[in-house]
Amino acid sequence: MQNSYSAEQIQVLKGLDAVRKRPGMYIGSTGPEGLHHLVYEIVDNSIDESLAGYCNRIDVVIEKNNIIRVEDDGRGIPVDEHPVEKVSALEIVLTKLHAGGKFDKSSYKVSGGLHGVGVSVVNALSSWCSVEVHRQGKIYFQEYKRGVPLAPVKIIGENSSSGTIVRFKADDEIFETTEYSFDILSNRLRELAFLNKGIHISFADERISIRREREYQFEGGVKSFVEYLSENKTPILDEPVYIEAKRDDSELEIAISYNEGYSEQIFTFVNNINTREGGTHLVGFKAGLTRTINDFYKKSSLAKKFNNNPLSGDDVREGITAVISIKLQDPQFEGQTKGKLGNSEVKGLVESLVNEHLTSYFEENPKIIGKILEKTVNAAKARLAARKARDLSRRKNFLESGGLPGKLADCSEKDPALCEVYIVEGDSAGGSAKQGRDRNFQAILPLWGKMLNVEKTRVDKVLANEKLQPIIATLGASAGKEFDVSKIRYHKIIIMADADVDGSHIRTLLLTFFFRYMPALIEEGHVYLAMPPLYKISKGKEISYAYDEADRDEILSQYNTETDKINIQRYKGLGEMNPEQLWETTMNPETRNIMKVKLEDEVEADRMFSTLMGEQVEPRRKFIEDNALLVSNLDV
Ligand code: 0RA
Repeated sequence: MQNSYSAEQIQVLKGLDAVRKRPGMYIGSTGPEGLHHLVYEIVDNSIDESLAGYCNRIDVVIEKNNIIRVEDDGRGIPVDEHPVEKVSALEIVLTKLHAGGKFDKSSYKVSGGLHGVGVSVVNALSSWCSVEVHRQGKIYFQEYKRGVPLAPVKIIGENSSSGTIVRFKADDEIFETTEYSFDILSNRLRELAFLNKGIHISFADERISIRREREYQFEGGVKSFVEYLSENKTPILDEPVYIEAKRDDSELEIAISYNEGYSEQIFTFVNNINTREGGTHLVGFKAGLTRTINDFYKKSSLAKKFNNNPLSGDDVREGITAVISIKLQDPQFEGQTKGKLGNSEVKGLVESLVNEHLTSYFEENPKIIGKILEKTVNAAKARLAARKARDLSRRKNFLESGGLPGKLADCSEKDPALCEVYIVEGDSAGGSAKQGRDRNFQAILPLWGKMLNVEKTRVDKVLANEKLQPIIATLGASAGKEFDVSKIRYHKIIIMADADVDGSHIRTLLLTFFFRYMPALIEEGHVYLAMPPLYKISKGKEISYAYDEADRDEILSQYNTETDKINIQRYKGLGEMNPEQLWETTMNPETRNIMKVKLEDEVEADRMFSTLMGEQVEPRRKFIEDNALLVSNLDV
């Protein structure tokens, strides 16, 4: 027994060594994303128990020292002795890579992406880990260091209920950081609660003396999710349309709300994984929605009045916020980031389920389809009117210029990877920037005219807007549906505006435009905010610049403020700097500060832009009050 135990340990070491040598292959990265992935991996196992019908609650805690505890009331990991290996099944699940076969319990195993790599991977990447299983009246326990058991599984008590408690500390020899983000974990746990109707998920952070807690449980499933996403939008229906359907081994859940705005937000999930690149379920949904709404439209009096013009997909999705969640036996994930569903049979499945369920729902609720048709026909009318206007203006533009706007001061370098463009508000700052820049690789686009809030404007008006058109032309990659990030003419797009309320407003409006019309630009990290200095501090010929108050105080502390004659100038705007100063403080890559705009969480970003820029006033007032400091230093 003793012998076979140590032989077992050697084998374990070999298996887990592979994980420790190439952690990226198992959890994607050793950065913050990989770290948080460890938590998801354990929680996914608990969710699987719930999908199998055995688990109702999951409690997640960040304990002191960034130890994670995940507790569930599922069946508990099996503990019986393995007939061949002669050790507890519990030890095998925790120490063997892909402990498949008998212990491969999940009915929704995910074949692509990074999910489902197993508890053993978390164990291997933890400097310490313990597991407690409540099962068959007893409590079983085992602990590990870097994946290796410290002792065989032992019984430490009795308990009539069942469940699993995993605790682990991510290994700081492996991870760049072992500090968890409360927001990242709580957003994902909230999402899981929306996607798994009825499950109760609690989350607590015990690292600081004031414990932070969240409780998530949504009886409405994805309907609650859509309500959450639409909180700051103005809905045109009293409640989201909701579909729940099962066919063969697949389960489909969809919720749709229509809002007074013009943008389209559809979030899709397969087996709880966000399919950011869409796929066959999304295609099926769109086809089903377009077909069903057109069927009702053709039978209505509206069609005749509108010369029987058909409604396009864009028309029927104007102002839509929807969540599609499908659970499949054997999902195939494709695409660059494995975020696209490939199963071809799913398109027809979703299309026909959507058609069937929406048809009977609309037949029972004629008022609802009435409101949707009204909204949709208006969208179609606007589309036709815009096309006429666009055809006219296209011809005009073509004759007038070669495509690039007249006010653009382009750079001489042609390789986009080396080029940057500064988008500058105001003619005087634009002038300084043109004189101060390095014209080899820096282009300057001054903006003029009134900045448009795209959140409140229909697509056609946005694309034709006199302030946004020069931006679209300058970047050279179109916008909206046709945006193609591979065509951009500059890899760094730098927004330069004053460090005051007006500047902050311009920044937010531009970011909203990029987020809605060129999302890949942000996703791929091409958008930056220039950080002009707030203060100029001079003593005789010696000049320093401070970018915030802390900076200023630090510089001042180096001087003897009693006797040195120091001059502090607070910049009110970019216009107060001469070209040399602007170059030195804000544009010279050697000395400037620029902030990359990141998109950490699409769901939260969508809510934020609707809050800041949408129709509703009250949520915006509250958001600004709650985030007064953050808003002036927006990092999406
Ligand atoms: C293997 C087999 C079974 C359940 C589990 C693993 C399991 C793993 C985790 C991790 C966290 N919580 C968990 N709960 C269950 C199936 C058990 C059976 O057939 O009785």
